[in-house]
Amino acid sequence: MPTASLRALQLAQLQQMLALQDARVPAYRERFARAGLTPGDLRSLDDLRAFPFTRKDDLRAHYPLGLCAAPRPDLRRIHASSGTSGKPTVVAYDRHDLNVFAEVVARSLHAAGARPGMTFHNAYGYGLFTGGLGTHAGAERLGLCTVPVSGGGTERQLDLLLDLQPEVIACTPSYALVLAEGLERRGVLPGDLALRYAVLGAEPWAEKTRRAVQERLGVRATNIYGLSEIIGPGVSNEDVREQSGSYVWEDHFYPEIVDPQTGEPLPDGEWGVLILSSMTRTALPLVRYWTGDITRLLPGPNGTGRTLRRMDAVRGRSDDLIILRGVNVYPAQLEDALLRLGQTSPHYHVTLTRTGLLDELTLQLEVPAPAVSAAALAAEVERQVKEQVGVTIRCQPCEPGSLPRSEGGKLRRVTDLRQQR
Ligand code: DLL
Repeated sequence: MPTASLRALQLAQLQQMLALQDARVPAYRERFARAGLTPGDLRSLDDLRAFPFTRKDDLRAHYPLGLCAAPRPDLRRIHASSGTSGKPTVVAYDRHDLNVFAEVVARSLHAAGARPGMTFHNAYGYGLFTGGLGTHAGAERLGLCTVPVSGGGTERQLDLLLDLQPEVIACTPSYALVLAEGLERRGVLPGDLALRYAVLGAEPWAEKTRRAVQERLGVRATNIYGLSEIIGPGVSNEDVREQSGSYVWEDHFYPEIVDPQTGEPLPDGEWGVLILSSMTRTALPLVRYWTGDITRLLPGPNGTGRTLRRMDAVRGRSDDLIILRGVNVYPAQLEDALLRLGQTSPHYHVTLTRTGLLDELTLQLEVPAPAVSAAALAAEVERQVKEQVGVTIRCQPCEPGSLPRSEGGKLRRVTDLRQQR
């Protein structure tokens, strides 16, 4: 679609969404009134910046379904976030929303290389998490034969990969590494598998991990991004031919990037917090949802002819931000710094401690057995981080296999012990 038509479509859809919220969701109606706004005030896409953000706390304040725009009997599915901090967030879908969900996931899988008739090993968790069922429905929409293995049970996963020979796998990037390790333990070579494409997401990951997964599983890996509040997986996906930035399905989700501190919109190309409006949802339309994810929109032409904007890999969450002696550090920046040092395995863990008034960051890193000198490598990592990120850290080399692995779900890479004695 030509860009001008896409912008016109987005404006019309945003207007419809605001009207729906105003008519059906008392909390939104009150909020618009408080801000002195009516849906009619959105006359151009730029006017959207006058509308207040929706935050996770708003969903919590109206728990469970207070922001829902559809009557209860119209709902067809509920998902929930894991709720590691506070109450879980509950999200609802009606028939129309499930249709949108399947459509955007089908597009994502297609962009990732999947084609009708292929077999699809779906190792995202099934259940309240949107990863499993969301990806499942999109795969069926595209015409894949889905193996709904869900997360965990690594030995059984390995058996199924060998017995059913799927061409496509979807899981978290950290779990892809666990599967690769398991296959290597069994002496399986990438050539023994039919796998060609991996669709990895649900947690931040770096190029280094992409290279490791591609080499060890014999696949091309693309990044799938999404979040329950907006739909689940399938807000954006890279194209397997380029692997450089995920196309946002902008006819359903309207992206903005804002300054994490001031909330002011930033131009394409600048890093900030991703804000998404779910323009076509009818059960849970959210206006300007503050994802907390740090990324940027990639301007300029791309190699596929799409007019959609791409988003860069998510660097971290604005709430993951580590402030270390005044310097802002995202775990993914540390991972980027490791990139330059081909010798280490992609397994690392960050621990923050406090001695007196001084915060310290320890980066534990698995060093493959025949590495040069672990001490020299650690010193080099410390030097790279100092140079690229601007902070002094301590790097601790560890035995291969000693750091926590994904058990199928999202992997926590940071342990913050600063508030503890
Ligand atoms: O993680 C949806 C999903 C499932 C996406 C499977 C991709 C694959 P939530 O549990 O609501 O939904 O978590 C959403 O996970 O705000 C990001 O912080 C993070 N996240 C998701 N995809 C990526 C990605 C699913 N590709 C939160 N890169 C989001 C980095 C990601 N972070």
